[in-house]
Amino acid sequence: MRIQVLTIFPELFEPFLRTSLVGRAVEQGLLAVEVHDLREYTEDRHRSVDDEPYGGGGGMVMNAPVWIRAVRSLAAGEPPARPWRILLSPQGRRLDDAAVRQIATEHDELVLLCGRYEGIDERVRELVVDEEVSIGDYVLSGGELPAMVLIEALSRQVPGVVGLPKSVREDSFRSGLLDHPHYTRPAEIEGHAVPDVLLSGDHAAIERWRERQAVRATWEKRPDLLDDPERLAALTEEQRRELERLRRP
Ligand code: 4FV
Repeated sequence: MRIQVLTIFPELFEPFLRTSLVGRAVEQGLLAVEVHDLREYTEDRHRSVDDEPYGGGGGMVMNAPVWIRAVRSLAAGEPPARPWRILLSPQGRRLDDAAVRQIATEHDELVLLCGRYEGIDERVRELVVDEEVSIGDYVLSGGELPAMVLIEALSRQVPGVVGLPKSVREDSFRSGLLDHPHYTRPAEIEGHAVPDVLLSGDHAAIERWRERQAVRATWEKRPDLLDDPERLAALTEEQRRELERLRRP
């Protein structure tokens, strides 16, 4: 997968792109990420990218011409022959596991637009944006962190990036449920012991325990996830029995 980023703060991405999983993926050539400074596409000597909002009101708005020039220089032509252009913004579709998998399977080239200030001139959306993605219903000061969230989530979908493919397969949400609890040494902390089954060596029993715990965690922390018939249909026999137990008054 190749991802190009447009931002006025390219330096924000440096540590992220050389650290941990994403850093290794870039190093191993499994993922290509190029960060471009939007100001490179300005034409005035002040390299300005924002201006007063028409209609007044506080804050500044990012100019359309510089964005249009920049995006068209990185992603010219028509889809699918050109990279897919994503604007990170609170107006976008909510990013979740299904959205990450859809973007990862349908596109191998992306251009991510990271806004700043109050927002970007609406004509940018109309002329050079294919879709908007939001990481959550809150307002940040810039699209850079949302872009990093998207890059990290997408990188885990690239074969070979996550060491144990099974861990991607068993990631939370992949099975549609929250993850089961995890434990490691020491076996006891302030009276809190590791569940015996995990010390039993009985892998079938451990697997059943983990299945039940995933349902229990979802029931307790995200019961909304269990309203989805698709998710319910994907439950194992063990999980269905556990859910009945939990639902029994
Ligand atoms: C955001 C979000 C977000 C809005 C104005 C950048 C900021 C500023 N992006 N998910 N939530 N963006 O808050 O994606 O320009």
